[in-house]
Amino acid sequence: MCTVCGCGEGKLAGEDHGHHHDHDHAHGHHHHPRGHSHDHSHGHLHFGTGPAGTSVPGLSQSRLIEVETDILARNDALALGNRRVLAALGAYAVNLVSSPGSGKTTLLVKTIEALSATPLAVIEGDQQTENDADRIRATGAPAVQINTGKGCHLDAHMVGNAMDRLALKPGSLLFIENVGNLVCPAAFDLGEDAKVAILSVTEGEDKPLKYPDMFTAASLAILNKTDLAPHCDADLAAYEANLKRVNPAIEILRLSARTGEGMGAWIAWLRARHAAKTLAQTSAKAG
Ligand SMILES: Nc1nc2c(ncn2[C@@H]2O[C@H](COP(=O)(O)OP(=O)(O)O)[C@@H](O)[C@H]2O)c(=O)[nH]1
Ligand SMILES: [Mg+2]
Repeated sequence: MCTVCGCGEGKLAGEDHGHHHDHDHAHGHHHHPRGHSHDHSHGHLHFGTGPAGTSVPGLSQSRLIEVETDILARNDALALGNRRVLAALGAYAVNLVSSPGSGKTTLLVKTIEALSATPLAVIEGDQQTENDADRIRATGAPAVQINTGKGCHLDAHMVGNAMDRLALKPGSLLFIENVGNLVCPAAFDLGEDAKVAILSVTEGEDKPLKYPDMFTAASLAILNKTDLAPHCDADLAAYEANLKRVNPAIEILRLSARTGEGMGAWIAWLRARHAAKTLAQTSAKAG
């Protein structure tokens, strides 16, 4: 069950009592006849104002926090295991997160072409189909497809299994393409070294403000499809200002996977991050 988004991958046995409206709303009433709240807030309902930050019918805020803490603690333990495997290999892992269609797979294909001599592997996450793994394998790179079914994000357990299958080479780059979703993947550590959020210029300048968790969790934001910016009146400076508003430390690269603009800076970012990790590990061993 994904309590992070409350989307309910499954019900907890005996806990769906149906009519326990015990979630806390900032804007007044606990009973909302469809389309009618008595709270004078111009129709604004906010289900994330309780301590759990979300709401699931039939679960109290405290139970929700318990469930979420438990799920995330188990996930974090497995993520730590993945991180240790990666460290032992001197590998660097990137978790690519975005809404569907922002260009993750297209960017990966171009990235693999640009990194020709570097050992690398790809884990693909989607609800269904092996399409993206097939697109990656067409480049010659090894790829494992994970289908999450009703699941809305990859977790550390899935990624650990995929890493076993991939038998990563020492010094590899590992790219993990998460399920297209700007919400849930933000909360799940996969053992990666960095989350990279891809935001395409057709999505709207306000998306970082609407989905702040994702852009807070990311080290780098790639503003993709810059070739389309003139066609959709995209204000790139506004995208960047909103990214910085939710995460002042976020790095930003403008890129077009179509034309190749910005690819050099992205490849340089990857190589620099990988080199910095290797250096930190070497000096930790020497010290
Ligand atoms: N114009 C343009 N289209 C792009 C760019 N990057 C990806 N696309 C297109 O966007 C669509 C979705 O891309 P895809 O890589 O499947 O996105 P994903 O769902 O995030 O993996 C495809 O039609 C791509 O060809 C880009 O930089 N410019
Ligand atoms: Mg894809």
